[in-house]
Amino acid sequence: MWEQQLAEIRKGNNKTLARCISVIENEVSGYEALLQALPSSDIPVIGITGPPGAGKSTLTDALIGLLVTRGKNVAVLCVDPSSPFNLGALLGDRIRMSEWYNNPMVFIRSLATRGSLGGLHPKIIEISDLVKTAPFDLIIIETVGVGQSEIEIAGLADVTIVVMGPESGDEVQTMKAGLMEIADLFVVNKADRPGADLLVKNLKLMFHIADKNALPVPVIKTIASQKEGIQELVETILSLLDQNSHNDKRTWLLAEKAWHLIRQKKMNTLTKLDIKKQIESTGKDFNLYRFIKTHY
Ligand SMILES: Nc1nc2c(ncn2[C@@H]2O[C@H](COP(=O)(O)OP(=O)(O)O)[C@@H](O)[C@H]2O)c(=O)[nH]1
Ligand SMILES: [Mg+2]
Repeated sequence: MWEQQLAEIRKGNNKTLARCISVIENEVSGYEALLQALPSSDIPVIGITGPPGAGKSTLTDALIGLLVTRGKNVAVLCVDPSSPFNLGALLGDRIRMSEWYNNPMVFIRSLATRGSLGGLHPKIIEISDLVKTAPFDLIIIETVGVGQSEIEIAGLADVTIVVMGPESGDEVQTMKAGLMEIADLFVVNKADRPGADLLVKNLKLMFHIADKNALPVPVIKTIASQKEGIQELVETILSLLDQNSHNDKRTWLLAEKAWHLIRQKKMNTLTKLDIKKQIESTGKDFNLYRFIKTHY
């Protein structure tokens, strides 16, 4: 049923890709068959997360620029309600981005978070797998680092980049352990502002204290708005991707994605009302733990 569309997507037809993303996003009937028809793909996914205003979108913009001049095709999925990729952003940002909207080597799609602050789009795993069908060299997913989203992005991306600005200096002290754990690479953006060097120093120290034996997590300084440090960033991303091909990170990512989808599926079909009815049919002598063992 979906063979024709998938063939178009494989050829680089971005209009068909956009339409099929909507099919998945809206759970249009037949979307599960579309997912089951997806070929396997090893196009790398780069996750970019961090606090709002750290410069993730500006950095993404600079990354696209450098990659395109190197002849790479890039897809960007953006799950950030405040992003310039979305409507309602600053006019200047939108004009800057419009350059990419008309470039055939670049595909940008914003995904609404449906009211939730931060958090990944409920279909981000499926949508990124669909995008991996198209002939891109790299897929970038930008998510705002609020709540759980930064943890979940790590289960989706081959390389996870955490972006911070010098104003995040105090946050580093209290930074959630989760954020440190997921970072394959740290970017200290807005290096044109005071405090950047101190933040770099503190981050390096923190990683050293956390695990003296692990490979150090690279910390890179950028000025995204002036496209400074972008080349070093790209080189570091490529070398991290190369490392992954020598370890079992890819299989871990698949396991992580499977785990999320299985959990989502199970919980979708299970309601508290169903459980209540089952409890009622159990009768007087009710034991919660025997009940769970029998039914689940
Ligand atoms: N001074 C300075 N400002 C920057 C830099 N990078 C981004 N900005 C500005 O910071 C603001 C937030 O950037 P944005 O990319 O939207 O951040 P996001 O919320 O993390 O995606 C914008 O006004 C950018 O122009 C930088 O390296 N230096
Ligand atoms: Mg943004």
